[in-house]
Order: sequence, then C-alpha cells, then structure tokens
Amino acid sequence: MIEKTKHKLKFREDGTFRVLMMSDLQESTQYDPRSLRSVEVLVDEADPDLVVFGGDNCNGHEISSDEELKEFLSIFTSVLETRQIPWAHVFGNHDHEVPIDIEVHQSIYESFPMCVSSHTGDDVHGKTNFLLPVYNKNDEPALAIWCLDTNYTVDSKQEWICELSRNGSRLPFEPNTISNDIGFWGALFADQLLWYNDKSVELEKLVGRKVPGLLCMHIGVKAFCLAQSSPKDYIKSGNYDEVFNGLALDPGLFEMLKHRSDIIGISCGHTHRNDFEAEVDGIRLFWDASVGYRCYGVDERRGGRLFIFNEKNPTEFKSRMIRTLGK
Ligand SMILES: [Fe+2]
Ligand SMILES: [Mn+2]
Repeated sequence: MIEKTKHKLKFREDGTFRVLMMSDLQESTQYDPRSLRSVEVLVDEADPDLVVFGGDNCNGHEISSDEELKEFLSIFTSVLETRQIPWAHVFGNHDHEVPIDIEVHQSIYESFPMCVSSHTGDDVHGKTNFLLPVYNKNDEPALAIWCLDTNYTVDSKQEWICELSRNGSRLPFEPNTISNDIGFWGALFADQLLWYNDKSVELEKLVGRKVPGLLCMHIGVKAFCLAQSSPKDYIKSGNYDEVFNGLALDPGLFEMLKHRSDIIGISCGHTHRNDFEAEVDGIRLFWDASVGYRCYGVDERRGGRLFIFNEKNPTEFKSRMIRTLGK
C-alpha cells in the first residue's frame, strides 16, 4: 500500500515542485543564532514545497529529554510551521545518539502539524524509511521523494552477516564484498533494501510506469567515494575535498537502485565541507554542506541544496546549493 501523507504533495500550477534539503544542522536548544538564521534565509530564498532535514539534525549529546527534543524542533521548524510548508526528516548518526527511545523520538517529529515524515516498523532496520509521492495535475504520482535511515553503526560484523543471510535470498544481486570499515558511521541493512524494492515495484504497478525518485539519506553510498576519487570522470561542480569512506556497511543499495532504475538522484549530508554534484552510472549524486554553524565546516559553503522538478519531465531536474553567509 502506498500510504497517504499528512499533507498531499502536489506540483504547483506552473508545473514545478521545489525541494530544499538541509543537512547537519547538528544543533540543540543551546544553539548558535547563525544556525537558525541559516535555516530561515534558505527557506526565504528556496521558496520550497517540501523541506527535508538530511540527518544529524540535532547534536545528540546535548538533548537529554523528550521536552528538550520538542523545544529544539519547535525552534528550528517554526519558520516552516508558520508558513505551512510541509517538512520531512531522516536520521543521521548524531540523531541516533539521542538517549530517547527511537519510537518516541520519531513520534515527537511526526507530532508537528507540518511534518510529513513516516516510518517503518520493527521488521525493518532504522526508523526514517518512507516514501512521499508528489502528484501531478492528473492526480497521479509523477515524482517520489524517498527517505532512508542510515542508522548509527553496527555492533559487530556478525550482526550484519546474520541479517544479510536471513534476507539475502530475495536480493536480486550478489552482495558487495563486506568491508572492514566497522567503526565508521552508518549502516544499511538488507531489509531496508527489500523495503525499498517492494515499495518501488508497488508504485510502478499502481501508476503503470516507473516513477522518478529523489532518495534522501544522511550517509552516502560508495558511488560518492568513486566520484571523489575520479573527479574528472564524474564530478560536474562543487567541492569534494573532505575525505569520505562511505557507509561502514552496505549490502549493495546502489546496485539495487540501478536494477530498479527509478531513482534519478541521491542527496546526502554527513560530510560538512563537501557539496558536489556528480553523476555515476546514470544516477545524479548530491552533497550539501552543513546548514548549522556550530559544527565543523567551511562558513562560505554552509547552506542547503535546492531541487526544482517539473511535472512534464521530472527526470530533467535542476539543483544548486544556496549559501547562507552574508544573507
Ligand atoms: Fe554531521
Ligand atoms: Mn553525520
């Protein structure tokens, strides 16, 4: 079933749909005023139909109670709530450090009137796995915004291998060689890939064709590393000077996306200095630099990433960084 969202997302009368992704706000109730200003000027300039908080939304160590999380979110989403702009979120590694039960953590986000985020249940790893269809003039889904939770990390390689073997028989490809990167951030699990695959098939059946999608998640797949290592071959614009090792564990999301061939772009945060646009194997890859000012980064690069889709041909979308310094 393709679930209904709290607010139906639709292309505008002029045929456009504008998405603003803001990652690594990494703030709390003890925030730097420049971080709040950064969110406000981005919303002003982007004029978005949907905002996606791209993970590391809060600085996990500075949030210790439900009330603090609510207060933090009230502060940083008030510009969206006031203007009635739908917003969604994915969790990043620092969000997973918040010492609040993940169910409660998610329900606090979803309790905000303009929050259109959803979640998977206990049968799928992570929480912020969901799909947001965007409807055209004929009331058909013409674009899909996908969100995936890249989790915290895994406790042991054994945990990940067990998970893979439980679900592996349904995977349409051979899993990647298991990396030795345990200890780095982020992990995707086979059940998340299967969730995406099943929803993608369902959406295709419902609409009668593949629906182009933008996938938003905190930590990028190895294709981002490939682009970084051969910039002349893959990178079109932007900065790529911050070292990135990819997800610690990934059963092969990128291969699955190529197999399904409906995802046209992947947008990630996590690195705070990188903000490139690249293309690998026909999928466009995007990084946005950090939107917050209290975490490490380059002030001149801080901001968010705007995507502009057109319902006539969503695959030909435009994207650019919006910087906040000096605005
Ligand atoms: Fe971060
Ligand atoms: Mn991160």
